[in-house]
Amino acid sequence: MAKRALITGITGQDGSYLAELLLKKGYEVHGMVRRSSEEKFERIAHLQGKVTLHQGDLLDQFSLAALLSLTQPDEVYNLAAQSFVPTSWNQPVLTGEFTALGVTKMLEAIRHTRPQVRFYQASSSEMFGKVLEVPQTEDTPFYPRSPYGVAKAYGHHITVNYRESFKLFAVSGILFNHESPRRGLEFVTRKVTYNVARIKHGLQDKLPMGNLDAKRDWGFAGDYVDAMWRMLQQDEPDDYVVSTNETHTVKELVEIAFARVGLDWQKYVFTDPAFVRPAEVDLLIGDAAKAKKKLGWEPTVRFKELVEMMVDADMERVKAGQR
Ligand code: NAP
Ligand code: G4F
Repeated sequence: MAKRALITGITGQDGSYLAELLLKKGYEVHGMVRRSSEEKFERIAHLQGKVTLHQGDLLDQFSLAALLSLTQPDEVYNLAAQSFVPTSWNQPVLTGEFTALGVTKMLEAIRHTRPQVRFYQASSSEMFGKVLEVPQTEDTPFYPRSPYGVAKAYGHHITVNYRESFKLFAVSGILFNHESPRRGLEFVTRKVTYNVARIKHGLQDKLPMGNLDAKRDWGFAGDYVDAMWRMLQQDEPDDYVVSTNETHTVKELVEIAFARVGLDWQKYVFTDPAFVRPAEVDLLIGDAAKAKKKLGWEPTVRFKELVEMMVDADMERVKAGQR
């Protein structure tokens, strides 16, 4: 019989790639979606009829338990979250409700409704924040720098705690930044590649940016969802860092993106304090040696290729009058 998976956050970047991967592996895929006044399922439009969508919300404990009973999944991937760091300073309580307590709500639903489930929690390198070690591994202590990072640290610890307290098969994937042409427009990679395409097409002539010196370890989302799946196929539940083990500045990102379309970034980019954060994560660089050794996982797309893939996709989109 086909394995069944339930994905929260299926309409997001990672949810769409994970759903594709699981379908290819022969899974029956169920996704939890929030109700909104207008359905926005662009990222999974091509999967219509192949995945089954159910209404639910991380804020509503009963909707989670009901969904587990209805879908009877073998694996649950908890990808849903308020995932944009700047919003977490504007809506810190809501971020805590979704991104922190939402994890406990799902774990409680699993514990009481379907304890045999294998559970994946989408943890984040943002938990390392003001880093206490370079590079960061599974053993590096956390020092979060945003309400989002604090909420993710809670989600990580409660996942480990439910594994240890109730013997659930619960794993926490500590994923470093991962991007793709499906990335939301507000995140820095996509903001840059989309606006480069608009500038190249003559639709605007300036790009306001925040801190160009921040360093991130950027990988490709398609690679990272494969690591999530591998974590749930192990004999024992454990936590893993997933990263490329390379770091680059936002300035390098900008340079490569503009160069891809033959433009000099310095003519267009200026610093706008509105995009500078109250507290910054200056440097992220992961060490994914454990994932390589135990999961046999390695990234296939490197930084320059990733940025160029995103610029090329946005050039096509803007040409077609799309976002
Ligand atoms: P994303 O594109 O922002 O997607 C977030 C998803 O969560 C969307 O499907 C959204 O639904 C859903 N959601 C938000 N609040 C919800 C709620 N209360 N109930 C139900 N669904 C809700 O994020 P992503 O980049 O795919 O990331 C997936 C997960 O990995 C997130 O938890 C993120 O924090 C984490 N993570 C991401 C990265 C990265 O670099 N991408 C790195 C580490 C960890 P709507 O479509 O309705 O808004
Ligand atoms: O793309 P970002 O908004 O991603 P950030 O804050 O690193 O968070 C992402 O990665 C986390 C994993 O570490 C995830 F957990 C989280 O959900 C999310 O996916 O910003 C990256 C860097 C920051 O240092 C920011 O200050 O880019 C810098 N930056 C400079 N100018 C900018 C801008 N970021 C944005 N969004 N917009 C700017 O104009």
